[in-house]
Amino acid sequence: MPRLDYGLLKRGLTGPEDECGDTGLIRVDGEDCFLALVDVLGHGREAHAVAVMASEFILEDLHRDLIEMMHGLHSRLKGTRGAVATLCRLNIPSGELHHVGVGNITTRVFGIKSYSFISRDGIIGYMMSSPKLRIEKLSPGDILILTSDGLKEHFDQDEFPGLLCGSAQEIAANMMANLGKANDDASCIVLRYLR
Ligand SMILES: [Mn+2]
Repeated sequence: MPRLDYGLLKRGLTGPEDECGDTGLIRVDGEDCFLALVDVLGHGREAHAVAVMASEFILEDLHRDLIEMMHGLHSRLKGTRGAVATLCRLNIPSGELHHVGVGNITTRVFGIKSYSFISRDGIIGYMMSSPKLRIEKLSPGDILILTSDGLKEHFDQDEFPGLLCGSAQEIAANMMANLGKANDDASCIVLRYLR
């Protein structure tokens, strides 16, 4: 069975944890690894409260179909300031990765084949296009990275040698340090899929 190494980092623009509107989840259950990254619009305590609401909803049942989960999240967040989110489920033995995203969370795979996932437009809780499932297959050695828009989306790997080296937690720390913006909450999930 392939092994996983994963890490999650987030930081609120203003510092304290209870003022961060970004939140992330990684849970391994049997053969599956579930990952979610949520960025509530704006920042501060009010955004954090919505982020907590979102993660509580997601944790109610991690085994739901991802599209159903996204629709449920949309309903749950109605009347709030809204959020963007990406939900992923990795089947660890096969490497099959399911992705459903709404809004501008960036999801990329770095490996022999590098690619990114397209999310649907919208704001969860307000107005969103119908979520769409994309299925890919991770290969051993691949690095899956989810980032909120508190990190620069475009970067030249040559400019940051070593950015993707080390443990998942070290990579997440490198990403935050080198690509983090000064004007928003920031969060990053890194998962290394290892033989
Ligand atoms: Mn943001």
